[in-house]
Order: sequence, then C-alpha cells, then structure tokens
Amino acid sequence: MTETTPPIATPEHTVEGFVRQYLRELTYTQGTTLERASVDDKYLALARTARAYLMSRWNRTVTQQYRQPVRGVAYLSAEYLLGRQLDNALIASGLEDIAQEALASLGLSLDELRAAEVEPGLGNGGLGRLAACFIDSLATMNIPAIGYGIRYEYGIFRQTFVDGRQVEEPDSWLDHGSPWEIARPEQEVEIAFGGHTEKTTVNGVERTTWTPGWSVLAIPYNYMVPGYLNGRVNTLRLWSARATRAFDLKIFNYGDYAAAVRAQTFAENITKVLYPEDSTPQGKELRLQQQYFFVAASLHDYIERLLGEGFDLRRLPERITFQLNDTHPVIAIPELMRILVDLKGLAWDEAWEITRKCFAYTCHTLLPEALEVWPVELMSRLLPRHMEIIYRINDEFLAQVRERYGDDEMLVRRMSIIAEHPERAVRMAFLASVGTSKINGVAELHSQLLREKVLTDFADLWPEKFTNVTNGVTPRRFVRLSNPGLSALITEAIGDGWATDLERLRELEPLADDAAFRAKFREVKQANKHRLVDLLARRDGIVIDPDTMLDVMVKRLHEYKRQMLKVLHVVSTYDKLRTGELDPASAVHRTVVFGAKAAPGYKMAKEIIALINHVGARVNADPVVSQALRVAFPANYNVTVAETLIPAADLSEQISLAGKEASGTGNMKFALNGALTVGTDDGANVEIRQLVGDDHFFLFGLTEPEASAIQEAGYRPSAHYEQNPSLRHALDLIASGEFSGGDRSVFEPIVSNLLYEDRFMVLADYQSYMDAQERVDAAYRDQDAWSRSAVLNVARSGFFSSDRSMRDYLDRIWHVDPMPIEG
Ligand code: GLS
Repeated sequence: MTETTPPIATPEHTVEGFVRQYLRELTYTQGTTLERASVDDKYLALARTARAYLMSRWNRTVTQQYRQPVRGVAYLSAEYLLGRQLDNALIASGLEDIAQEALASLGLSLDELRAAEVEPGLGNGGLGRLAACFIDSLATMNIPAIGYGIRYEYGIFRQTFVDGRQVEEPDSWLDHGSPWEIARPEQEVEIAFGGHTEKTTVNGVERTTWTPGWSVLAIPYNYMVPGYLNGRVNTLRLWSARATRAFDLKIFNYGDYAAAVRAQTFAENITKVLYPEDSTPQGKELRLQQQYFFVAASLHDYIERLLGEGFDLRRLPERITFQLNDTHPVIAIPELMRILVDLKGLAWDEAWEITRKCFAYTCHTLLPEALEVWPVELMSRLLPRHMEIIYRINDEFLAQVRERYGDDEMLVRRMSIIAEHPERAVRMAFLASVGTSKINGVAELHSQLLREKVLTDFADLWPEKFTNVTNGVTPRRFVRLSNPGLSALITEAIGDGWATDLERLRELEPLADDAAFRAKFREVKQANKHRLVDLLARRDGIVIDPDTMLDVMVKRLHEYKRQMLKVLHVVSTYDKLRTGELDPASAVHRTVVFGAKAAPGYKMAKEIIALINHVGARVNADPVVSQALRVAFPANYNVTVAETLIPAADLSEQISLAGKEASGTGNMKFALNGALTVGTDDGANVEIRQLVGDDHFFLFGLTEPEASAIQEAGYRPSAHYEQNPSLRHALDLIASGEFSGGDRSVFEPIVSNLLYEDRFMVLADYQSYMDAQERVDAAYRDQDAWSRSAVLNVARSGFFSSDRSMRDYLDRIWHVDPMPIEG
C-alpha cells in the first residue's frame, strides 16, 4: 500500500488546539452547539476529540506495517473486557491535563463527561480482562500485534438485585453508538456453515470440496489500541454478523418478506450476546457458531487482506503466531488446515507442519468441567469438513502415540481427541495440545498442575511444548489511571517512567521505612476511600464509613472461589458481636465489600448472592453489630467500579481452594495498589506471597497436595461441623432462618451442600481462615506497621505488570521484535 493521502495535521497539543477540535466535533459530528448539547453529545464530542489525536498515529502504524512487513502476533480471544476507553485514550496521548483545562475553559467538567461512557463489557471476568491488558501492553511495547474477537451486541448482563436476588438485564452498550469503533463493511468476509463434503480426484490427486448449507457475513469493526505515549496505535478487530444479501434477495424475490427477516435475524443472532459463563463452558450450538464465525473471519482477514496475494503460505510460521486464548478459538486449527489443503492446494503433511508452528495455546483453568467438548453430532452438522479434518488429525496423532508407547489402548483412549463417553465429542483442549507448538498455563502453580493433572499424557509425550507465563495487569489502567494519588506519590518519590517499567517500583522499598512517606501513603489511601464513598453513595445509595478497614472480595461468583468462606467469617463475627464475645467498641471496624456476578444458570452461585445480601441486610440493621461490621454489595460490579474500588481497599480476599484458581488477576491489582492479601496458596497468590514476603501477606488454608490427599482419603465436611463450635454456630445461625425472616428453608440448600458435599472444602479451611483474620485484625491495629506492609506490597509487585507477561510470551513463544513507529 502506498500512502496517497496528504498528511493531515493532528490537532495541536495545546489547550486551544483541544478546544478547537472539541468544538469542531460538537458542531460537525454531533450537529449541536455547546448551549443545546446533552451530556451525551458532550461526551461523544470529547471521545471523538481524543480519537482525533490518535487517528494519525493509527494510520501511521498501519502504513508502516504494510511497508515493512515483519513478524507479528495475532491474539484470538472470544472476550475482551475493555473497560472505558476515554481516559485510556487521554493518558496514552498525554492529553489528560490539556483536556481537563480545555473543558473547564468551556465550563464543562471532565469528571461529569467521563461518567457518561458506557463500558463495553465484552467479557465475563479475568480471562477477558487479561486479553484487554495484553493488547494494551503489546501496543505500549511497540509489538506489531492485532487482536481479533467478537463484537457482541449485548455484553455481560447488567446485574440488579430484587429482594437480594440477582436479576439479569440486557447490556445494551451500543444504544447510543460507540465513538470508539470504525466499521469496515467493505472488508466483510463470508463465513459458511453446514452442508456436506465431497471427494473428487483432480489429476490423480484426491480433493475434498465443502458445499456449505448457509452462510453469514462477518463485518469488521476496528478499535484503537493506543500504546502509552509511544506513537503506536494497534488494532483490535471485532466481528459482527450480518445476513448475506444473496440470502435475503432470493427470499425477497419469492415475495416472502417475513422469511427474509427471519433469515436475517437468524444470521445476526450469532453475535447478538456474550455467553455469561466463566470457567464453565456453555454447550450451545450458537456458541460454537460464534467461535467458528470469529476465527474463520480472522484467519481469512489475516491471510487474504494483511498478507495478500503474493505471500507464500509455506512461510506463514515465520510471519505470525496465532495465540489461542483458551479453547474458545481452537477451531482455528482445522480451519487453517482447510485453508491450506482444500483452498490453497498444499499437501496434508506440509500443511500440518505449518499449522502446528503457527498456533500456541493458553489454558486458563484447572476445573475439568471447564474444558470445552463439542458433540461430534453437532460438529459434523455445523462444520462437516472440519470434523473430517479433526478425525484425520486424531488418526495420525494416535498412530504417533502407538508408535511411541506401543499398543496401550487405555492410553490411546485417554489421549484421543475424540471422547467416546458419555457421548462422542471433540475435546478442544486436546485438539489444542496436538495442533500447537506451545502450551502455557497462567501462573507457576497452574502450569505445574496442568502438566501433572490435566494434560499429563501430553506433557509426557511433548515436555518441551509446555511452558508457563504468569499473568499480569496493565499498570496504565490499574495504577496510573485508577489511582492518580498513588501515581503522583510514586512519581514524586522515584520519578516517572515506572508506568512502562514497573520493576522500578522496587525503588520505593527504602521508603517503607520512612515515616513521612508512610503518612503520605495513608493520606492517598484515605482519599481513595473517600472517592469510593462518593461512588457508592451516588451509584448505589450505599453508605460506607471511610474510617473502617475496607475488606474487599470482588470476582465472579463461583463455589471454588469460596465467597461462602467470607460469608462464614461475616456470620461468625456477627455472632460474636451480638453475643458480646466481641466488644464492638474495641473491635477493629470493618466494611466488607462484595462484588460478583453469577452465571444466570448457576443456581448455587445465585443462592450465595442472595445469602450475602440477606446477611448484609441483617448485619447493617443491627444497632450493636453495625458499629463494628458492615457489609456492602454494590450490584453490577464491572471494570469501571473496580477502578475506584481497588485503590481504596485495605484487604484483598483471595481465598479459593488451593489448586482451583488458575491464576487470578484481581489479586495482582490489589497488591499493586497497596492492599494486603489474605489468601491461600493458589494461582498467582503463591508468587505474590513469595515476592511481597510472608510478613506482608496473610496465608491460610490447605495446600494443593493436602487438599488432594484429603479428597482421596474421603473428605467428610460434617466432621468439621461437629468438632468446631464456632463453625457450628455460624452454620446453625444460617440454617435457623436468622437471615431469611425466620424461614428455615431458604438457605437450607446452601447449608446441606456444605455439610454433605462441600466440593471446595470451605469447612476444612474455616478455622485456618478465622485465625488468619485474627492476624489481620491484630496487624491493622498498628496502622503505621500496616502502611509499611502496604508500601512493600506496592514496591514488590512490579513483576505483575502485563508488560512482563508480554516479555515472557515474546521470549518463550512468539519471538517477535518491537517495531517503533517513526515520525
Ligand atoms: C480464568 C481463571 O479462572 C483465572 O484464574 C485467570 O486469572 C484468568 C486469566 O488467566 O482466566 N479462566 C476462566 O475461564 N476465567 C478466568 O478468569
């Protein structure tokens, strides 16, 4: 591509320049005036102004990459939990202060306008947020990278509470349009489904042709991914489904308007809604359609548009790694085989060699039920050619297994990509293990357990394929932007530059022993608490006391994460305060804040949400108890709330059963913002504790080997109930109807589940957790020592920058060099 457009000057980097561009956007794009404009108009004009500053960098990045094609990475992810875009765009282009001043000169407030942005909730939780952190880091590190995903019309549902129970409402984030996306309908891709295949022989060579039954159009929408102050703007390309015109026309020509509309609805349903599941696959046909839809569109886009006609596909592995974010995009493996063999005429063996080298797979779970499997029946119906390709991949793979291990039929069955029971199904994690060159877990412990417990046979066969990359979070969004007070304090102490070189936080270590610095740190924390007080009052009508310990547990509601253990701590404390065992005047005063969405179909999780709300209501209404303990559970926890909540927290709850949380990333955000962790030796908690030190982390609970040993020997939760009076009181209190208006039946399912099943060993860890919380209280009483620990948490958490994660991916998997943008 040659650059024919004359360069258009970027708006001037001054207050006047900003004002001019802002008024231009308000007038010409929004079609209004300052006097008449609604808050929405004003926000949209502001978003477009910020966008205008980034636009020429974006064009320059794209142009330079066309001119100098280099090795890059394509991140394939079904989820991106981006959070609001405006502030990130402003800090990335160094415009924060200018924008503030410019708006003020027009009588507008940046705070008011930024609140008008609806965050795109195109992800469920950690996995989607991680993808957003990674693309931020790639852009900031000048890596030629593209993100591919799905533009869901409805993102993660909006949670409300009715009588304390979760009610889901649609997240119509696109109602007012999004100023951050640019549609490229001319770059549409047709995606086919269904139909049948045929074998033909052309010139003595056997070929398979696929005659699909129906197809839809994939329309790309581009999003800017600005690097932090470096002039690079990468692209995130999200696909939206639209009915094909041919399809419509044919039916219209028969005069059946209703059928044409139905066909359109059917096609467009594919990207209608994000599946609200986390760590559990939703075995729905539509979900497989979504997966294939975005992956096929992305591969086509990369190969046909970005590489273009002259490219020799034998060299594909030299140019790109497609990183598969969990199993959701794994159907890309047979799709690339289909492209290479059926469409481009390469021999199978050669195509397989290329394919394996092009893909790498990140696994994000340890829960067996979270590993996706697709029924063969469904796969054959929806993607008949892909099913054939999977069969052949499997045949050749199993031949390799037999060759290596002899005729061990048990092993062959165990490793087969096709499971036979309870129904014939494709195991996507196995397909990923066979069809990629690297497999990584997301924390040291997770990668170890992945090798030892989940993909054991594959790790035995190909030990060199397995590696670890511990997750990370972007310090731009989660410190620089969300914690301006701490950012200023850090910069004052060690200068700037830390936001792109987070290990430099180490330089804060000596300041942990500086009383004046600790006092300033406490002031920042207190100011952050006040910000949270304002937010919760405004948003939820919740009143919290900033002069209490903020004890925070925010994450998806899942039994393995054990919100239940936190509830038991609250109930036990309630019991002690009520009975006088604990004196509310001398107790450490706590506000326990929960934030959690449950998958709409996950009954037990929804019961636990109701329990939290009911316990909270009771605790807060008790005149004695509420002097020392209060519970807040703001509905609809999301990235925007996290940005105010995390910087205010004193205590971070990371209390999953050891061996269940793959990594966690919230845990990192809290530590980086100076909260101390009470946590198990699970996921990345292990690494956090190792780095911050045992004296500054409240460890409790069974280790993974201990928990496994107990499970193997036969775990009996009721024994803990029988032997531990405090635990018994807490459970009896819940069972008694204390929190359900005297109705004993309401929370009975929760109590019996704990007593007779307790899959995640809440009761086994109860006492250890209560003891840890006593240590927390004791430590909190010495505010100065607590601040010292908090400062050390910040100073020692630089490792958890997603820039470091990217460096690890680059060194261990991608081998891509940075390409700074010139000009
Ligand atoms: C998850 C894991 O549950 C988290 O532990 C992990 O931090 C995250 C990112 O690697 O991935 N897997 C998943 O399905 N949802 C997650 O958040």
